[in-house]
Amino acid sequence: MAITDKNTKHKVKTKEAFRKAFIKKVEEVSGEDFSESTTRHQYEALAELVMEEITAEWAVNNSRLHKMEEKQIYFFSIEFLIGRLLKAYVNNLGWDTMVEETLDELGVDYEALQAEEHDPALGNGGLGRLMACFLDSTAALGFPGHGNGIRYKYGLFEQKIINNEQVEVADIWLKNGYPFEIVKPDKAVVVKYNGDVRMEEVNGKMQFIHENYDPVLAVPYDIPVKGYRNDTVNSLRLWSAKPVEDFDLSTFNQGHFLKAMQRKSEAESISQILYPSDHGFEGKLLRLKQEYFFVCAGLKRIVRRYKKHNHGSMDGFPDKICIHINDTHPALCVPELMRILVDEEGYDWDIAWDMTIKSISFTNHTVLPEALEKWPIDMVQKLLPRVYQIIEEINRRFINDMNWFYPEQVDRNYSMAILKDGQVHMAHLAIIGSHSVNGVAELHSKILREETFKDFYAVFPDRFTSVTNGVTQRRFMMGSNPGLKTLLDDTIGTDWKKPGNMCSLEALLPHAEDAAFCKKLADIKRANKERLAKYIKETQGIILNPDSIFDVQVKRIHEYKRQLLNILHVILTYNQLRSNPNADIVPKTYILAGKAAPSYVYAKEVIRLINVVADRVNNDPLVKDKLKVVFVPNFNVSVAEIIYPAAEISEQISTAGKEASGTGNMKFMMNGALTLGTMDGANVEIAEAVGMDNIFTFGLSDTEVYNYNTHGGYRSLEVYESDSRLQEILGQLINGFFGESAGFQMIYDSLLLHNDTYFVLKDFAPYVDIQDIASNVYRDQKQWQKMSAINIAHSGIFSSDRSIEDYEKRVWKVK
Ligand code: B1N
Repeated sequence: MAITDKNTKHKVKTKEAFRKAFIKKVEEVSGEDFSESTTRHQYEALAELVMEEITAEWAVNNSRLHKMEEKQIYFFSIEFLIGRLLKAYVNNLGWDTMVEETLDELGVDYEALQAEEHDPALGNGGLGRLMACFLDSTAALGFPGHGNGIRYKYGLFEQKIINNEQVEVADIWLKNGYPFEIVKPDKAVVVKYNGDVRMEEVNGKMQFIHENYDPVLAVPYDIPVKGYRNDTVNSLRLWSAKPVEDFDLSTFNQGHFLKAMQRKSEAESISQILYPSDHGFEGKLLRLKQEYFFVCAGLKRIVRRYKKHNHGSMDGFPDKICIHINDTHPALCVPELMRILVDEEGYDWDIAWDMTIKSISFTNHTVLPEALEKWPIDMVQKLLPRVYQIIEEINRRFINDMNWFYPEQVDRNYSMAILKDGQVHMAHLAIIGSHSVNGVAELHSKILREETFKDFYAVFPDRFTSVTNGVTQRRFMMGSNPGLKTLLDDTIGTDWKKPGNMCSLEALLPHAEDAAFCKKLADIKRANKERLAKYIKETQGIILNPDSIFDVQVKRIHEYKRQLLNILHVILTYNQLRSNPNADIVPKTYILAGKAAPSYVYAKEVIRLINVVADRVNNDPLVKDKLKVVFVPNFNVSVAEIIYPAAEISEQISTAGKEASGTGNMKFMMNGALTLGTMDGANVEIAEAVGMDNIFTFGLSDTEVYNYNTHGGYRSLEVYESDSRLQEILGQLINGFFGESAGFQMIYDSLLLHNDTYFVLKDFAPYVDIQDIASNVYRDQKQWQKMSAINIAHSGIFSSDRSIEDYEKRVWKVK
């Protein structure tokens, strides 16, 4: 039942109609009178009402899609970090005021109701969250764009901190069911692994027959992606793996019970877990199975739908379909689409190749060598025998072409091969097989062109482009910072909220000078800080001082992101306060959060250090209210939504050249935090947007880092020997200062023995200086609020609406 008046389809919901429908639905799901219902019942009821409304619109959209009037974009990604959906749906439907008022009148706590939704953690961090932001923006702008990924049974682990250390707990996100998905068993497809490939001549043409394979069933679960106050509803399709027959009866009947069970669990294992490491390439067979799983299943459905529309033919496919691959995890799209076109549809190789390249575009997300995917050839060959043959042929033709065009550059040609050193180089496959390759921020794209993929850039200069990341303001500002949203509405009107129109926030600039406006901005920040302080008190029992500066670094824990630099500076401040408890410093609260990959021992040591330091500092009466350190456990999308609006300083301190873009930096900025960071990733563009007076930058440039790395000349020991502060701090890491058992030899060694790969010591002094400068500016609240307002005013370009419009113009050309 849609809560609509019959004659104004899907549009008008009177409050009264909603109230009635809600009460009725609660009674249906609970089987009790409304007055007896629990928060869980109320959540389920609201979720159902929302889904009923959206699915009615969804059906209309899907039939539009079948007609293929518009070009369709498909995002293939191994991660979609969507976060909680209920409130986003309510807001996008335009139901927010109605729902808030009604629930309030009924005495229902809307916040508590929302907290009933288990936050789906189907991603590790920025890469997966970017996909969720892109889906939101694509729908908001009314483009037909869909996600294609894996429905992991277990999302990213839940992080607990026990004895100061990270402990991982399984995330059973589906245990109470999930109301926003629709399973479509009739659209299941078979994915084939292993087996043999045989050639056979049929009517004078070679046919490739894949036999003796292990079939796995891919079952799609669709989640609607509702556009902001428009009638677009796109789909996020997540595939779940099942055995083809629920039970292998023949094996069972022969008395092999265990074997029959094993087949079942082997099939299901494919969509069992999300690999919990971002940036670390593990090369596990199961991961390769996952990659082929959603590629094969996703392409099958897209091809089927296209052919149905196009009278059984694949002709014209690239004019109607964009396959966008999010990093190299879905790069098997290239040979798989070739396999479909050549083996199944009978196209000549060259025509198929042209169609494939025209259909596929590729975004790279990292230049860290340890993240670049390289699969052992024998593994690919065994698991995907026909796909591997096609990769071989793509590679052979590519090298032939290169040697033909550039006969004098044989070494370079070979260095670009897809197959070399016994491995399949997935980035090479992705670049060679797509018409567009982009980095995710200007600096990152420059590094791709000039370093990482410079040989490819020399050969295919037109293929390379850049699209700076963005984030959805609808979740990360309008939704999570309603106070700010209202202030902006009251100050400059509501036009800035229209999708694609966030740059009109620049109208705020004149108000940055206005004392009354700045006071309101400060009040909102204060309220958000109190909200976060309340959350931390309730969950961790730590009491924060809302008058202190909230200095925040939240993101995955990684050496290149340098949480270590942050905590070394905290130790310095602590040492200064111990020697001079009455020092005139601006009180500060350092808030950190983030998960470490379970196998990343060093990152876990950093987490332990942060927690050990926090324990020591927070319990030392000497520092009073002047210094606090909090590590917030289990950073996820929902926790993030409380943290960003409360931040005053946004720590973006990666070693220059290492962070492809960063997207947290953008979320902080649109909530009025000032960036304190290196000239890395999208920080560079934030600096350009706000001007150097409105950002705190420090540290080595990417070129300086590059030069040290290629020509040498950095000795961390020299820095250490010339800085007595560092001598004291690093000494404390290993001399029992933080307690008998709290030594940090591994960290100490990385900085001094192994020459500090990420230039933590080199950037320490400039970091301390810029921290001092920021604190001093904070003393001048008028100045600070002005800078904050300027940051908000210029944050429009970091909306993912802008990113999607850029992709549209530069890559997909939907219109
Ligand atoms: O992608 C984000 C960027 O903003 C970040 O700078 C970047 O670090 C992040 C392997 C990754 N790059 N690579 C990954 C994730 C999972 C995995 O298994 C690599 N994540 C990023 C969005 O562009």
